[in-house]
Amino acid sequence: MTDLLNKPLTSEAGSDQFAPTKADKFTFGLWTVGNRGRDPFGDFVRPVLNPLVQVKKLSELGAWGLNFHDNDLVPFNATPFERDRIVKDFKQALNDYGMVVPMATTNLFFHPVFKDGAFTAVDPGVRAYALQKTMRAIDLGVELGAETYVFWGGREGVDAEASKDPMEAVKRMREAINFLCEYVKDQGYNLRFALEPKPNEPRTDTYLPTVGHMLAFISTLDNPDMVGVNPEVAHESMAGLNFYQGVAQALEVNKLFHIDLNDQKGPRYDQDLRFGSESIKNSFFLVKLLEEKGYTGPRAFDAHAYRTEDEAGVWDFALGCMRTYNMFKEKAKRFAADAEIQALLSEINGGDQTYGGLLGGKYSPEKASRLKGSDFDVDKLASRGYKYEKLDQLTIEIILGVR
Ligand code: GLT
Ligand code: MN
Ligand code: MN
Repeated sequence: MTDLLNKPLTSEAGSDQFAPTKADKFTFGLWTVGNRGRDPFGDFVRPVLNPLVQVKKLSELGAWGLNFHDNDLVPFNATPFERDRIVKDFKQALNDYGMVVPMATTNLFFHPVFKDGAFTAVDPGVRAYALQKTMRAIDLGVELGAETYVFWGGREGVDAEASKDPMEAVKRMREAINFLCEYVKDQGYNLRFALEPKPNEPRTDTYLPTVGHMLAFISTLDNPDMVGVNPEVAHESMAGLNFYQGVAQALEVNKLFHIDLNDQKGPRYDQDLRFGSESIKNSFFLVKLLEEKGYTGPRAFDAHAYRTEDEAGVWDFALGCMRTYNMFKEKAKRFAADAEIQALLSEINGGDQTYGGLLGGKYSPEKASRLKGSDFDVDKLASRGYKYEKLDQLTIEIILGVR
């Protein structure tokens, strides 16, 4: 191990203003930089990357922490003795390199036992086993310091529509999350759950497919305060949705507990591309939102390097995610400081926002009758030019670096 850890860094974090630092709260899943490039059409292209090496290299690049599934760290069939040794070494590495584990999760999708799902599988034996595996994985995550626990549906879905009652599936999911919330309370853990939607893949349809579905589901739980969302750029984009808007809706109800940053070219399979590598404008608005609207959680990258890359390329990828985030952060500051843009925004959003007391605040019968009796100059309202072309062009000029 010492030899492995002494291997020199293949990429330089750089010393310019975009170089990531621990204060930026960047994290990566062990499964992200550890991704070996296997896809449905081709085998592994990279060797296993030891988790201890990941801790060291990510720390040197400026990352703050690491996330993991139980089996990213402890192999599926490990004995209790092996588990304890692995955990001890990992803790030591975290300590040595000043890295934290803010989030952990369970692998409920890789082993064939989960081929029909986990909490929503038709087989009660599989559902019970999924609960056991999750409780053990929660114990492991908490032992390593996790304060957020992610549930990505994985194979919670359906291929043969007739095989499952979709209402029963939602009930089963609710029962499982309720049970696990009670388990966390029972253990006295300081842990919140973050549910991660995805519309499809690996199943043809996944239950609770979007941020909107998840938010509605959370409000039906026994402990809704303990549960929020973990939206992922690629997943909402696969559903053809605007990620930025979904995240804003979650933030507005204080449900953005975690976020998976990556990128995606259009509504296709899950591409998990380097953050900001494709949707430049959406990524800009996303970073602007997170930075300006009080999101304090980890900036987690759930992406992986192109299949063409060797280990050096993996570190180029990881550094790229972080630097690009910081570049957008800088652009957001420029946008906020741009006098012309701010003047235009004030003009666009100007005027008496209460419309003489008719708008905002609570309903009253008096307000309703005043509104019903008001005269509106509809033609004047309709003739307004909104100057959005100008605003959007100025935004593009900020992003492209000419302002
Ligand atoms: C898997 C998935 C991700 C989830 C991870 C957490 S695992 O890689 O594609 O989106 O966030 O379970
Ligand atoms: Mn994800
Ligand atoms: Mn993904």
